[in-house]
Amino acid sequence: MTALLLIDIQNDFLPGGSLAVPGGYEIIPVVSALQGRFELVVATQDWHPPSHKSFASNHPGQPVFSQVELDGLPQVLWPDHCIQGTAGAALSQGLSWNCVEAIFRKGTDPAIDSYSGFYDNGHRKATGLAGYLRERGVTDICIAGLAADYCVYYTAKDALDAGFRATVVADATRAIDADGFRKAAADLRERGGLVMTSSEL
Ligand code: VGL
Ligand code: ZN
Repeated sequence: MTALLLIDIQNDFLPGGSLAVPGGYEIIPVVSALQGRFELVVATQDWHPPSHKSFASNHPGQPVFSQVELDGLPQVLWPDHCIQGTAGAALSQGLSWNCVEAIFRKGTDPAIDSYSGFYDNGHRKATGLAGYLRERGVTDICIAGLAADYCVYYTAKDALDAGFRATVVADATRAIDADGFRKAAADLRERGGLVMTSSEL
């Protein structure tokens, strides 16, 4: 069984948001058309406390988009985004979320970032997504959402590691950095993942 996994389609990653992904809104009609083609649709939501250590604002003197080390892991310092309960953290109203059976929140621990829908960046704590999908009989996952070079990429990588077949839907995602996504796509293909357009699925 194949599930559609929608990653972080939230206002802060869309035009006007604090960490807007270029062209982000272009995925909305593509995702909307995809939803009805899957038996199971699941989503993730980036959901940070204001004190989150991935925010440059919590590292006085460090500029936004600089890189630091956080608890032994490399960490990009982001603008404040997806703060719990804010409009920026809300799922985009450009989509209907009615068919989404479960939403997994991530990034709630202020001490560690969480790009993947499955684990935090240190692989210290699982979100329960893998167990949920297995229990629902899922073998294959199609991944869409934002951003292609961060949360979509890391989710796809963890999906493959967890033993799922994983396909990133190229026209249903956009990257913060286009070159970053080219590398990510090559890496996923090397790991046995697929990158396909929605019409190729
Ligand atoms: C994301 C950076 C920080 C993403 C989340 O959803 O790709 N990127 N937090
Ligand atoms: Zn985040």
